[in-house]
Amino acid sequence: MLYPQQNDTRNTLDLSGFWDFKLDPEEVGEGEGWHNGLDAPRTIAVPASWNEQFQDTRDYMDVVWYVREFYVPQGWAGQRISLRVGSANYAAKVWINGEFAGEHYGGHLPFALEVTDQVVWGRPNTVAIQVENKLTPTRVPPGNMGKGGMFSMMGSHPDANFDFFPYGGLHRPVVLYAVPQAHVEDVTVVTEIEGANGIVKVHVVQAGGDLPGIVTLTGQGGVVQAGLTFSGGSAQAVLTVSDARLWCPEDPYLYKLEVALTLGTQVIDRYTLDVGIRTIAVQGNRVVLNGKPVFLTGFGKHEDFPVHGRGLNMPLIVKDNALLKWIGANSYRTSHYPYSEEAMRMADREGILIVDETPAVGLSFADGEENIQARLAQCKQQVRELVARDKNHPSVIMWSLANEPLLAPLGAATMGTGRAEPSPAAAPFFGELFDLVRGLDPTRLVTVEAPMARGYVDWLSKVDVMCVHRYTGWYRLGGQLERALEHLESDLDGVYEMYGKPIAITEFGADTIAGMHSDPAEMYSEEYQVEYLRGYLDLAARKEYIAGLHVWNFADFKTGQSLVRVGMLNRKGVFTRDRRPKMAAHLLRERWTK
Ligand code: BDP
Repeated sequence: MLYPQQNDTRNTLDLSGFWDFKLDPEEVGEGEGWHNGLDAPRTIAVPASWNEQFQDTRDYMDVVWYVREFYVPQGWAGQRISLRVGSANYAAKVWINGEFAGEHYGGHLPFALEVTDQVVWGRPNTVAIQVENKLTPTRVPPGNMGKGGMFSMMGSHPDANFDFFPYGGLHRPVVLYAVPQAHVEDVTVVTEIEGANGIVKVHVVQAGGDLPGIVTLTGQGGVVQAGLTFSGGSAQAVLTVSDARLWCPEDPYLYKLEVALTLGTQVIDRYTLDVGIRTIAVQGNRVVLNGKPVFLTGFGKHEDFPVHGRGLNMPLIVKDNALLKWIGANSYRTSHYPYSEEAMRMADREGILIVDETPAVGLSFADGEENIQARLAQCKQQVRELVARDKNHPSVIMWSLANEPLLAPLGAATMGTGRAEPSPAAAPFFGELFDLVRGLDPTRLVTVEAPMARGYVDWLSKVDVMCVHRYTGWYRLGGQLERALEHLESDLDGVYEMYGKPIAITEFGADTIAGMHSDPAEMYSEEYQVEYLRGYLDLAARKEYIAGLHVWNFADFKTGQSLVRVGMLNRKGVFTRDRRPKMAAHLLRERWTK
């Protein structure tokens, strides 16, 4: 799943902008032919969520239609044309000129449909995309889970089984793109280090032809080239870069890789890629980048901003990366779903280490085999699509297969209030996902974020890093920081004893209302957030098995309405939703930039 590219052999046409838009609550659109055009539409911006663009669509979770026209440029004649949707949340169906072109299930990951035979030339084409964002128990992530639902217990509205707002819409650009008949269909790059040399292994898939090719790597140390001989559509090359400049947070150096398919001296297709030469591993209690220990500092984040909702927001990506640098963070997790490809490319350029998470948040194992299997099928599809999309990013160091799966019967498992036996259904479920991801990508680390079960869970020993979430001092022992920290210490020691793996505390935080102060510190005040975070940082500094700290959350973010989310916000941000620092941001900066 290559990112569409514009160069001398390929073209892209970004269909971002104003589209016609219409709600279809009765689901009559397909029968009434709305794919040919909308009667009395309103105007909506793409990419963006629909929820905050109008007053009457905030909680709308059903079917909508997006329609617009486009011309195919004359210069694209003879090429293969596809329509690529960066992210349609949740399910999408696409029509070109009234003809059904294809569909996709699952938000957050791109899909492309070849439409060469459906487009017309010399007059406008119509593209119609039906998007639907229902919250159902068999979706990943799930919603409307009844009594088993974690947030339904708190009466959260909309009834999602997670706290971030379930935004809907065309969240990332819709792009029309053209490639030559014979073209580079896929490229996979794996890097290794041998002494001072970087080894770059390139695997190329060609479609629509059988041309020879050439792969060129340019950067510090000069130009390295190798020929590509295809057999059965695929070819490999191994490039050795002497005295390689390795990619790392302090020096995120990117080599330029070009794959070209040639006919004599003519280049028929070319695709270029940024390549960071780096390795990632776990050694003992440490995460090791290029053979050197790296301590993860950073956050769990969200794609979230007023009005845009979950829509691609390029200035915000730039701003957030600047703030990550300012505060001294070297990493973040794409909680709780894959972020935009643009965000991943920015991380490559800025040297930010990414824990790349699938959309599997709020999984339950208590609602019967049929539902569990339906979700497993989607989790597998999401793992495949995520690895296919992000496998070449040097920034991506770890795959996160899920966030807080509810492994045990709810009451006992939530909020760490008791011990519970993990559900037997979870072991084969995650067994399959681990096998799948390790088969697709043996080079990166893998984790499952903080399963909600106390006690030893055998399949969890398959993770490379124990990513634990702790709200001791907030949801538990709130307001009693001293006791909370004592408790936390013995709790973490116990986890380390059980698993013997490096531990990263990948969620810990306290809701904080910016501008609210108290002395002595009390919950919700800026002082309390500072003391809470300081307590965790100090504890981590004393424990050599702790390999990283991700504060929950980088910024305040939109949630559903519930008793625990004042003003529809989770306020555990170290920055406000509009990116103003709270006092805690200065504490982290002081600690992390030293
Ligand atoms: C954790 C979830 C995260 C929530 C957080 C919280 O992983 O999505 O936002 O709790 O309650 O359990 O703030």
